[in-house]
Amino acid sequence: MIEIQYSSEVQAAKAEGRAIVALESTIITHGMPYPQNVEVAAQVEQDIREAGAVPATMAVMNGVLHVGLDPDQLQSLGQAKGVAKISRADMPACIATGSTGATTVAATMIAARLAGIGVFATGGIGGVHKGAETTFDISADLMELAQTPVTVVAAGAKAILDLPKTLEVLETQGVPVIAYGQDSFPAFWSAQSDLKAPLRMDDPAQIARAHATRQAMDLPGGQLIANPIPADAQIAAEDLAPVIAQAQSEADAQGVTGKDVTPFLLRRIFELTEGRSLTANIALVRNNARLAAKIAQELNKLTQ
Ligand code: PSU
Ligand code: MN
Repeated sequence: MIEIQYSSEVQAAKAEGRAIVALESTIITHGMPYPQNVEVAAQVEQDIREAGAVPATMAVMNGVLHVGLDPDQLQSLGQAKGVAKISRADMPACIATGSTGATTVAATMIAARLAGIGVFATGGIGGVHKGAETTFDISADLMELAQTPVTVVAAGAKAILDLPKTLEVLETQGVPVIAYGQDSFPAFWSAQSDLKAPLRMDDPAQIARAHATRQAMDLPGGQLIANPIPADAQIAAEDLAPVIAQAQSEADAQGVTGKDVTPFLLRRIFELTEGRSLTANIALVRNNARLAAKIAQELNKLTQ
């Protein structure tokens, strides 16, 4: 086994059998600018505590997998320049070479499984990019959901992605996509989309039971819980469409490829909306953290 460094808070929660919610760190290093990234990360952790669970932010620091970061570690990760973005492919290399990296959704799911954590909250997952029919740009997050037993709470996927294709790949991979409290698949900045979600649940206990049932059936993989952004924090799709198109055409013109695509688009959308995209992003991540804390507590009741 590899070395895992638990924060004292997570260590105590494990010993007491309390519910724990995993959090990613790429959203901190590559998803939001400093200092809001650190403020939001701390706020989201606090939301999870207030909802009755314990937060475990994941990162690899100097080759050690951290499950839970203390405030100093969060601060230094949030300020650091040039931190690697690590997904499934990069994570073992990062650990083996003693490097520092922030975990994507895929890598956070792997870390959660290693730490025995079943529920994870984030903003949006990676998916199938627009133009994937020529670029083949499909996030490793989707294949991770098919093989690692973690329930991921996200606000759907961003309109920087091709949402119908993202849903098709999730279906092919056998990943349950469950909209929370509504029929349509939420589209990150908008609570509703014109896509019907494959499944719907209205109750955290049901979601926990579905997770436990998957495990009892020995099916690998997790679940995607698509939790709509709170109505008062939405940004109209028609306001964002031209911004996304501009960001995408700049990425194409500058030849941005591979793991740089998503951070490039997120940064340009933040700049082009003069921070409006960030305000919405914060509201939805906090909302996801609160739902994940409820699901984690329900799952705990089933497994204790
Ligand atoms: N989508 C967002 N915000 C994010 C990300 C995606 O709305 O911060 C981050 C997550 O860490 C996700 C990663 O796992 O980007 C996906 O990157 P890629 O498309 O390169 O797989
Ligand atoms: Mn990609």
